[in-house]
Amino acid sequence: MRVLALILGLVLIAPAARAEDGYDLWLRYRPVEASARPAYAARAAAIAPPGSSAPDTPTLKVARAELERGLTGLVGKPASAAAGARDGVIQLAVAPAKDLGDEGFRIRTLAVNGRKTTVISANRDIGVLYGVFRYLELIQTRRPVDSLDLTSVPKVKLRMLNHWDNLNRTVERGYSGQSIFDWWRLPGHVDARMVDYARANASIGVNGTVLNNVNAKADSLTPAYIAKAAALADTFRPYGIRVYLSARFSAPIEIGGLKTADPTDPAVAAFWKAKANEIYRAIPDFGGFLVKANSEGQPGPQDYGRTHVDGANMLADAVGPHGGVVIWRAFVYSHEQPDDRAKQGYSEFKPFDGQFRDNVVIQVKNGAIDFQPREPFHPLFGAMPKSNLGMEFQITKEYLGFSTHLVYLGPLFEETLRADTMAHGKGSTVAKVVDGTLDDRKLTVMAGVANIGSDRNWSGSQFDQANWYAFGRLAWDPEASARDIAIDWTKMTFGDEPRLVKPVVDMMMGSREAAVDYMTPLGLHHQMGEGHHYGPGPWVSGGPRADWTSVYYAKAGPDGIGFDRTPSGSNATAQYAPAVGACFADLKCVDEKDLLWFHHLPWDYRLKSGDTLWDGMVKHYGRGVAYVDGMEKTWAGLAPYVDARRHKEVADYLKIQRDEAQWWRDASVAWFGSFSKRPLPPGEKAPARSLEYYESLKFPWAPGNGQ
Ligand code: GCV
Repeated sequence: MRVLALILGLVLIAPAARAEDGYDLWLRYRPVEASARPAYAARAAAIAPPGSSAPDTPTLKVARAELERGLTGLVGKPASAAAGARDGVIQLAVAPAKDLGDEGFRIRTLAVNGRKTTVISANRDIGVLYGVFRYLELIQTRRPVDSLDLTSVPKVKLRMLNHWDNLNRTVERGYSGQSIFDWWRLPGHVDARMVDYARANASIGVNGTVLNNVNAKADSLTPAYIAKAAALADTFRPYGIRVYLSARFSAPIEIGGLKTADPTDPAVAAFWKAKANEIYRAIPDFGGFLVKANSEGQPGPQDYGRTHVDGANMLADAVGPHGGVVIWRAFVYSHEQPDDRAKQGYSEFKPFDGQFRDNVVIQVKNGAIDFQPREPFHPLFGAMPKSNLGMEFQITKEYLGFSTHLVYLGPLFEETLRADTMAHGKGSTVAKVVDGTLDDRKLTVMAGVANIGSDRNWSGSQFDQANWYAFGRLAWDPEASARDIAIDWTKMTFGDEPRLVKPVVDMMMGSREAAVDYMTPLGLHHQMGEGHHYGPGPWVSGGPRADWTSVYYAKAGPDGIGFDRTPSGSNATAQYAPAVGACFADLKCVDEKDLLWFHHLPWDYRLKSGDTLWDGMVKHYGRGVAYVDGMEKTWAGLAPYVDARRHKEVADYLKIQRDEAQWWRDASVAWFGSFSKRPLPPGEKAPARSLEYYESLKFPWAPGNGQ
């Protein structure tokens, strides 16, 4: 009796939804609510067996398995069509279609042999897999699937993750546990999680992954590690994902027994050719090399008086015969170069436009400094029409509060992609550079520095999954809307309850602006803690190089604050198309969100609001904190609609974020107030602690900082 009472009690107090830990990502496939279920079930009653139009390739096998898995979860196990289902058959088909390219798909409701059938078709099996994921997404987001006629083709050719994962499983700027790549046990053991990684990526169209950190070790290119990469490639292949490796430019010396890595030396070129041949023997569809050269201490062609063109083209010739590409990063700056760091990438690369091989892509970070909460778009976009230019976003939140701050990056990605370079007049958006349509480039790339790790929830937090998801969706279509993506993600991740979806999406959409406000408002940048970039550090100065300090970027003093990049300052504005640069340089035209990025202004400068710059800054900090406060409250009210475990995790993190936003605000106000010497605007509270206290805080064990 007592046992029965206990069981009953447990049942009664059990949360409405069962506990989840986030492992399933947006592929949860939980049952459709009873009211909507019969209609979906009727459309998805059976799956046609493999046939001549869809032979059983490994990719079609996983497509069918995913369809079955998804439908089983959402509406119940589908029958085999052969078992005599009437309407509601789903058929996969590989059939020629001029408009679908290699990876596009079509989903149509057709009459096939008199039966109402949903046909998911593509030129190649991978398109069918993408179509299956899309079809399941339609049900997960409760869109009608009754009468479908939908075509989707990716606009960007290489949609890839860049893992900054080290061979010892630490992750540079990783905040979600260890690397998911277990190099030590590979190739003998391939963790089952690798399949889920591939499924998740395929579901959002990611078709490439760079397995190792751009701060690379030559060991990745040794036979033992090539075999390990090959085991991963074999696992990812059915999901349309190619593997790439970061290549250390000095590998010919470190593992090739040569005395030099000079790209013009025939022995060096021969080393790379032989290395490429060796890799392609093990991985026939190897994607190619990603290279960080002559940047932050990494070796490169300039070590031998050679150029980026010499280095990139030499590697391109090694992988070219196999169909491989070289992705050469434009993130370069040198401490020997006194010029504004924001100008250095453009200065080094623009003169080489048109000189890179066709299979070289120059990968450019979204902004000219380094993945800040807000940066104007990088001036190289639109400036190299005769070269392949790819986008590099950072999905992991190195400068945005790590994984404990809820910051949805969709609006950041969208803002950059929609920015108008004016390279060929109005409408020359960054998205059009990235998708190649602006200058008719075919080899296009969008890369995201991954936020994936060994944590059960993959990304360190439930909401950081949305940033991985949004990256994939925007790589498929750089003109997609961040809000629409957030809606889909929320429905798939937390369910279709309207009382949950709207507040969560609203919360997400404002979260990035809030982070800008409480960290670096009005165009301030790089004010984070030294090295690890955790928390506020506007006082960071000294050290080996000025452009690793905060004071270099804020230039705060008794006279005012901000980095003058106008013609009277570093003249970085001249690197943009004339109309864009002139606007940035003009106080009447520049958007206030970029104000202190481009201008050094007195503390009493009047903002559009009528506030002085000082008052406005303080209010922005406060606004950011208030937004996080609001998120905490909103989320608390959503408890009835979210399973307890995920709800608690998010609530805990929001509390951390709330405290850290306040810390950011207080420390920044204390520091900049020591220059402005102005009172706080009415109603604004003095920082809780002294400036000395904030400056004294040290975080030697902050994550993401080690090799
Ligand atoms: C991989 C920033 C980061 C580094 C990173 C570098 C890069 O400087 O702090 O950790 O190194 O960017 O993108 O190469």
